[in-house]
Amino acid sequence: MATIQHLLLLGLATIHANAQGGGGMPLDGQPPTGPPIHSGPWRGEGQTAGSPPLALFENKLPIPAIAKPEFSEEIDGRTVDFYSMTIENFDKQIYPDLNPSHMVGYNGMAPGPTFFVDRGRETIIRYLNKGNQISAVHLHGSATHAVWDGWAEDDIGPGQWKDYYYPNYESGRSMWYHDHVHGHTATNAYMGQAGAYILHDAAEDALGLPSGDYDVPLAIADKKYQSNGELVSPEGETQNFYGDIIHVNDQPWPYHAVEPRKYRFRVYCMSLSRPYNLWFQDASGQSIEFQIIGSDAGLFGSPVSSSDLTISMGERYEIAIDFAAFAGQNITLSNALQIPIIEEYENTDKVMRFVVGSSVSDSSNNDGVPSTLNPDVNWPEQKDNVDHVFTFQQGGDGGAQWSVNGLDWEDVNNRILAKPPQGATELWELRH
Ligand SMILES: [Cu+2]
Repeated sequence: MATIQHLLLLGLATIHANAQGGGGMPLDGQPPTGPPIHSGPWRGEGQTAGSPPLALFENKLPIPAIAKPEFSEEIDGRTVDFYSMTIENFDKQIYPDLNPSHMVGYNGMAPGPTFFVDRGRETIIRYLNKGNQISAVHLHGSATHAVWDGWAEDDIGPGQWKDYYYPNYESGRSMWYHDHVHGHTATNAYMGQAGAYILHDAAEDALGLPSGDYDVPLAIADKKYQSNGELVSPEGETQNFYGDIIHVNDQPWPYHAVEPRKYRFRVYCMSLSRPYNLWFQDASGQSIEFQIIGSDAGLFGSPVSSSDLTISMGERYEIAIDFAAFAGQNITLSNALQIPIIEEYENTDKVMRFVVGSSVSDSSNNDGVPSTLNPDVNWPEQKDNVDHVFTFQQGGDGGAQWSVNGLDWEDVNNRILAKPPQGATELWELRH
């Protein structure tokens, strides 16, 4: 059954808003502040989904381990890096005085290890399932052949393994890998099977964007906990799942010590149902202007200045922000999104905190973001006629099943709704 979580993890978000360009104020060393966005009462004030309370900004932002290839091989002039991963049960202590949570993650951690891959090097990743639930691995954002795309019924049973091949020929971009198995995608991803896969290319490296410790993945997800400290599972939920505890890199409301210089953040929305309107709040409550430099398909043609960023489930945005004017301050990454169908809670308007130090240990790649980032954005040709209309709805037959144009996943003979010829440009209209 295709549940809403399944659709959402496929990137078919119910709510989608693009980043809006802001005032375009240059980052000239002056405090780049704008008007406060979060005005008016927070709708979640005093509300909880039942999770025991947790302190804010007391734990460090975890930086996921880096995946290392086991070996590399030259095959017909191509370089292939071979990685080996497990899908493993592990316990994670979120509440110091309560039970740990039972989770299942890649190499027994959440988020899974981060892959840093150079464009043009190919990868083969073996996933051995040591858990007790079926899995399938999808590399979200990659142009992957069908057999390795984590098709929902191409499952890896407990004790089984599968090798996935990725060509990595696209331009640099922030992708992510997560479970994608039929009927359990949402639960498996939420319980730990999700991680970053970052593709680098030489053209991007030549731009002098913040790198190394100054290039940080931030995977945001909301979860909820039982009174004993263990996670509440989303299994069986057919509508939406809104948690009251906001995690970044699987740590509730962390803090990250930063230097007063430029950073590149790769923001991932790994929530099941919750989109965010993110903004950086300085000590006086003012918003800080930043630059949005890329999204799901890699770097933008040019950076876009903004004081906020709306991001939905499955999406990635990359931003550049300068903390130079905020030495010694705390900057809070906040969420301003308040719309009727989203359940807000006491602290879902807070995401994480940046504690800005007083000195810069490395000033390389700390110049302005170039005005041209990607001169080769492959825009599709202009089309006026709509080739296909897809209508998404739930419960048309009285059940909880989601359908597209009235057809659901189980209708094997009819569920292929479009077969565009390779290389064709089509204009699709999606209705919800
Ligand atoms: Cu995905």
